[in-house]
Amino acid sequence: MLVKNPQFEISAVRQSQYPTSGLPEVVLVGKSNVGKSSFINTMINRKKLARTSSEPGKTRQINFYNIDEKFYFVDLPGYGYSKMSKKEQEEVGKFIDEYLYTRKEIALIIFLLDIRHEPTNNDRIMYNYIISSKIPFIILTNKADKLAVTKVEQAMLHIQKSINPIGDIVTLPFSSERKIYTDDVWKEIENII
Ligand SMILES: Nc1nc2c(ncn2[C@@H]2O[C@H](COP(=O)(O)OP(=O)(O)O)[C@@H](O)[C@H]2O)c(=O)[nH]1
Ligand SMILES: [Mg+2]
Repeated sequence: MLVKNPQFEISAVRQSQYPTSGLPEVVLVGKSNVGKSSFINTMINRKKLARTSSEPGKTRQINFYNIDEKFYFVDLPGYGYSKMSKKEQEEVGKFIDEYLYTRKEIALIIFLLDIRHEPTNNDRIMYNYIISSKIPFIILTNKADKLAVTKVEQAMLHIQKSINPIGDIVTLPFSSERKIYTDDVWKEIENII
């Protein structure tokens, strides 16, 4: 997809602030610092429309990016940021739940994992949650640029086996750093919206 006019629309801190246009939503889910905001910037070819941070856990809002009036990319707060207190983590958890449980517009969840690391306990909780929600989703193993090209496929399959042993969920490598594999992800998005 050729994105022409992506716009930041709103940072919502409560449900009443979610957009009301009814456009489908493609949601980025994953632990803090896995690359959710960078993913959005890469896909829309803008350096910093979505706010990225080397200091993870800073974004506590749900950010909606209107992509050419066709759909929204939705940047959820990351979970599992170790420097957050238990209470803060619970608050973020509730906030994520509230959106994922109630939002009818969600068309696709893009679940990001780090291609180099075994999924965490929180990743597994999120995976099970997504499965039970029945919302369509795909898995991206991100930061593929950190590995030699020849190792990417094997590492991706390892992560897939670990989190989705049946292997029925579309799993693709990704790298915001190198802007590779974007066409494959666009195909998945276009199939849904
Ligand atoms: N090498 C590499 N670094 C990445 C990639 N994606 C994100 N990062 C870096 O990881 C950090 C966190 O990224 P960010 O998009 O803010 O993560 P978020 O917390 O999930 O939104 C930043 O320093 C990014 O530059 C990637 O594909 N490759
Ligand atoms: Mg972010």
